[in-house]
Amino acid sequence: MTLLETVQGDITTIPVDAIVNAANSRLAGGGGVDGAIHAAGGPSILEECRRIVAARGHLPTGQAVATGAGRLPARFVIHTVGPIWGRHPEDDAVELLASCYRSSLDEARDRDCRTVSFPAISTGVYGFPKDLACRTAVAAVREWVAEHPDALDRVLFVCFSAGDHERYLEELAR
Ligand code: AR6
Repeated sequence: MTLLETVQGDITTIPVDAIVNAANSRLAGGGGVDGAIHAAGGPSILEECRRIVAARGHLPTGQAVATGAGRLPARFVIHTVGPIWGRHPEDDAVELLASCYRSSLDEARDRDCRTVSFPAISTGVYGFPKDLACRTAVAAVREWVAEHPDALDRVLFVCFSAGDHERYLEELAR
C-alpha cells in the first residue's frame, strides 16, 4: 500500500528517495522550485541535465527524466515539464499535468525508489490554476498507485504555502 501525504515546507530539505522537480524543457534550471533544487543540490545536477539534453534534445511537456541528486537528501531528482497554462486547450493541459505525475512515478519505480516527493507542478510561473492542479495531481497519483500497488511506500505532496497545504489536505481527505 502507498501512503499519500502532504506537508508544508521546502522540498529540498525533506529526505526521500526521489525529489520531483518542476523543470523547463531545456532542463536549464530557473526560478521557483527548480532554482531551489539546483541551488541546494549543487552543480552536478545541471551538468547531468546538460548531458541529457545534448544526447536527446529538449524534454517534451508531460515527460520526466531522472538525474542524481547531488547534495540533496535524496538519491534522484526527477525532472518533469509541466504545461504552461494558456498554451494548450484546458483538457489537454490537464492531461499533460497528469502525465507529469505518472511519468515521474514511472521513473521512480524504474529506479527502485520507495518514497517520492512532488511540488505543485505548473502552479507557479507556469500559471496553472491551483485548485485544478491539486485535483489533477491527487487523481493522477491515486490512479497510478492503484495500478502499481506494491511499487512505492509513500508519495509526499510538498507545499510551499499554507494555502496550498490546506488545499492538498482537503483533496486527500476526499
Ligand atoms: N519547495 C516546495 N515547493 C516550492 C519551492 C520549494 N523550495 N519553491 C517553490 N515552490 P514553480 P512551475 C512551489 O514556479 O509553475 C522555473 O523557472 C511554488 O510555490 O517553481 O512548474 C522552471 O525552470 C509553486 O507552488 O514551477 C520553469 O521554467 C510550485 O512550487 C518554470 O519555473 C511550482 O512553481 C516552471 O514553472
